[in-house]
Amino acid sequence: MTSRVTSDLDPFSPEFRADPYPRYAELRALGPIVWLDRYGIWVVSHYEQVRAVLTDWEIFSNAGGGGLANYFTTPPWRPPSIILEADPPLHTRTRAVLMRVVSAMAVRGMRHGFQQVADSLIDRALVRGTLDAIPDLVQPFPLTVFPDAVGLAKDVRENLLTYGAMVFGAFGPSTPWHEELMLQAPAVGDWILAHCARDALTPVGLGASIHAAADTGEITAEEATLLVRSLLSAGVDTTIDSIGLALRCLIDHPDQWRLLRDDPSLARAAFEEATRYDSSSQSLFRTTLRAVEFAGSDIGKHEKVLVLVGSAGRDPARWDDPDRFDIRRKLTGQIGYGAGIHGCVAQMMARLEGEVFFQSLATKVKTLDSAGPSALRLNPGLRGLTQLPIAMN
Ligand code: OW7
Repeated sequence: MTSRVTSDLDPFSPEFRADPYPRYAELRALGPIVWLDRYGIWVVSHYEQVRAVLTDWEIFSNAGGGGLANYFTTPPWRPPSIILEADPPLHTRTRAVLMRVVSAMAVRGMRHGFQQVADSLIDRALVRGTLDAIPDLVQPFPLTVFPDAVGLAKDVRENLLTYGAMVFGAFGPSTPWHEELMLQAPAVGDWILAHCARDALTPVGLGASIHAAADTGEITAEEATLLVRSLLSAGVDTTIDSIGLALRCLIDHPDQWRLLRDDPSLARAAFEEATRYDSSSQSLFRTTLRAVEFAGSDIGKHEKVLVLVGSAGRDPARWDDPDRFDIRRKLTGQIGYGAGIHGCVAQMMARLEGEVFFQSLATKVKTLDSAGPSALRLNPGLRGLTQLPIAMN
């Protein structure tokens, strides 16, 4: 006997997203899989089922789109991603290229450049003492080091944030905010593709390495351009938001900040814990390729499943005292980067950015305090802050 538990909770409402963790606990209490009446989709919120869905790519497909929109029934707003929104065998081929390009060895060579940018941003922030950390400290870091690593031209990088807002906004339900933003989609979409072409990129960089894979026939020239676009879509807002949220975690937990300040070698662990505790990626989507019985419910073919990785990171069945932010936690089984064949391909770059940023902060800063209320950006596809006033010296 299968059953269907339903809920009228709306994980994309501003109220839910403002404080999602108590709502996630409500969802988990309802059962391992729940039908959300409002959207006509399924949702999983326990660590076990989140991991099970993310690792079963033969049933839970990505070709139906990275968000709430179902590409099996609704045309995509942009040429779909050939890695995030693709299944094997296409995904296997494109993933292999990106995996190689952002390999451990490639990432190791980035540390020094990342360090210089982080040090100089933190030095400048220390001169000011009081500032809004999101626009003036956090945002410029990934917005500099990531497109630099890709080899993007230096001009108009602000466009990346407009593009990112479109990409992640399109993962959620349509809202007046997103519809207005999408008026710029044709122009910004053309801008990004033009800047991802081979001759628009620096001769050395992640972008150039992707295009080099077209010379051997592993991918086509058009596919190379789309894979560069994937890096620029997925690599900027995500790390801005995760570093911003991690900084807020440290401000909200002064004991943990003091631990880090007294031992800057904890920086990588602190960022890792923040990625569990308050990940910028809270939700992912899959679409079933066929009907399946899952965790006691019958899921139909081509149905959307919302996968709440943010909830999995707080599931007491998996974590000790999950609502405690503890940078000394021996953390294994991270879920904040997803899991399975679509797990974040450049997660080592994200970790390096976080480590370098927080190590520099811990080394240079003595006191770190809130100087006013933080504010969340209400983009449904990605959790992040728009403001975080801080005082430091
Ligand atoms: C892409 C969920 C993170 C992403 C996010 C946005 C865009 C893309 C991938 O992965 O275009 O491949």
